[in-house]
Amino acid sequence: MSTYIIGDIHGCANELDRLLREIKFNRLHDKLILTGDLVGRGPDSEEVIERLMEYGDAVVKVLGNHDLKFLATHYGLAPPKKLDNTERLLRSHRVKDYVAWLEDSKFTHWDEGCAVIVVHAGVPLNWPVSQLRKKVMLLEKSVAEHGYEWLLRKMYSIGLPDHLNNDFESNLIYTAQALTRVKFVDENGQMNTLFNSAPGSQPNYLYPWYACRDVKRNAGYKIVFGHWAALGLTIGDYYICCDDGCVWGGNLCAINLDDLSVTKVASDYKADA
Ligand SMILES: [Mn+2]
Repeated sequence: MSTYIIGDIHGCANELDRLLREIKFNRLHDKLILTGDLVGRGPDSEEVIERLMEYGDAVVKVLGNHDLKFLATHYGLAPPKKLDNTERLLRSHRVKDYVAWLEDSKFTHWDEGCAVIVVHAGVPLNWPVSQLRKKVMLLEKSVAEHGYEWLLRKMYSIGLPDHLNNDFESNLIYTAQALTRVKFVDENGQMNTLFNSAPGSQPNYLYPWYACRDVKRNAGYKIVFGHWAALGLTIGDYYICCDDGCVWGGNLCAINLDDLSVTKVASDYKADA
């Protein structure tokens, strides 16, 4: 039995098929953890969901910003955009099944055995793990009570609140935005959404969210994330980025959590920037 983590698939069904064949994934014995952004940008979002649905409980997934964008578009909260490449998904006669399947996801996945926390984008540097646990609990409880449409309506109308705003709803929205979108934060810990490219290219008042995260902040967990194709596959002491830019002509990667060995397949797709 092995546990694999696969980074952002972004509708690249061919690459997913090849990667699962390569690692000889067996749904009866193995587990697959996905870092989110399963849909959007790439050519075959519908096929990706169909494949993954077949694996049932062997697949665990966290939500990415593109998954949320698809849900928001489905609910009429965001306009469909050509670049998202989700028209076929939105018009499918199975769209309600796809929405239900995607909504059966968490914002974080905690694997105590492997000592990893899986999240789509990251954890702001000023949040210790105990605080993360509390924030995620509140967010997921509210979503269970009110539904994703309720959360997305707030996310799309409010945008990004100030992280110091202690208002309950602002806190929820900030948590959802940070876990699915964070790359850089400023010295006060506020997430910045204006800069999007590779670490090192940002102005000097911004830091990658993982810059100051050490064993003390992470309480012994490694934080595993995707979302940052410009960072690419990176295995650090306290964090692992497993987005190797599949939809941008890079690779789709699976990391075996037992020994951190990496299996890559080269992408044959390159999305328009
Ligand atoms: Mn993303």
